[in-house]
Amino acid sequence: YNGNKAIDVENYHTYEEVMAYLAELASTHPLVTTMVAGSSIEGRDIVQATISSDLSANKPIAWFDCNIHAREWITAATCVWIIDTITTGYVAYDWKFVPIANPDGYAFSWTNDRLWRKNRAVNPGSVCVGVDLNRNFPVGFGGAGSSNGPCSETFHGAAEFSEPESITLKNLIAADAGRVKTAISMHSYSQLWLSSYSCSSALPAEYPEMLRAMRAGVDALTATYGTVYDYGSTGTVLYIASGTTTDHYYKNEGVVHSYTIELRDTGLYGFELPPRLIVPTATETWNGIKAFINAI
Ligand code: ING
Ligand code: ZN
Repeated sequence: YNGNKAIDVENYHTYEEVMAYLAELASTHPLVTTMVAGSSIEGRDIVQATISSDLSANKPIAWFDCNIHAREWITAATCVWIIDTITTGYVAYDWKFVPIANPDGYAFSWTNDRLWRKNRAVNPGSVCVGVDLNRNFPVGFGGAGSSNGPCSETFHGAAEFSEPESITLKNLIAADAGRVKTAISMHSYSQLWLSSYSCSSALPAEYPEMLRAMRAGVDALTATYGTVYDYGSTGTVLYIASGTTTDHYYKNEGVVHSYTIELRDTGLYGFELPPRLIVPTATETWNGIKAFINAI
């Protein structure tokens, strides 16, 4: 028995299984709706799930993209677990999730290469496949921490928004412009809560407020099981990365509370986090997000 869970959220699931779960939730649960927001290069649906107690109330939105990097399976698993949990309450916000933002890469990581990161774009003139979708956004496009080589894991693509998957996220955020109170990109691994900027070591004007909010989230996350997180701007805490979602949501869409959360662990299992750690990871992350939301 999985409570109200249509799939076993204690395990990882294929793209098809996650989509079936979202469809079932939408058809059985009054708070849940889904929409096909776009299509991947190989033609898979990019689905957004919304959990709202009253869509006409235009509540503030907490928005999440998950699994933009194929191998980071804990991110879709965590987003699915949070969706499932939110169906029991938390109605001050409308919650929106893209649980699998890179469907082709995710499917490929199940069938061919567990450690695949990019999408599955065919790059003209190269034998190498894939664009790093988290380098395909406009802020600092093509700059430090991204590569113009199609064989690189951080290949930024031929142009900003060259990929349908990044256009889909751009359109979703833009469609809710002004209502998105926070936009969070879920990644793994490293146990970090990160703000803009990622394209340089510069700090946003609102950085003190961002630090306060990140600290509230991290404190509650760590209080759950003692999992240690660091937090701060990406360029100062982690490394410089240009063309990212977080900088786009912050700088181009005006979402001050735009973050990347790097989930467990710190390298013991890395991207291949065992299924037994899904529920603990999701539980502590959700505690952190709730405290963070209460602080903003
Ligand atoms: N890390 C991110 C990456 O795209 C990152 C790091 C964090 C980039 C915040 C931008 C903003 O490289 C992983 N694990 O993908
Ligand atoms: Zn990532």
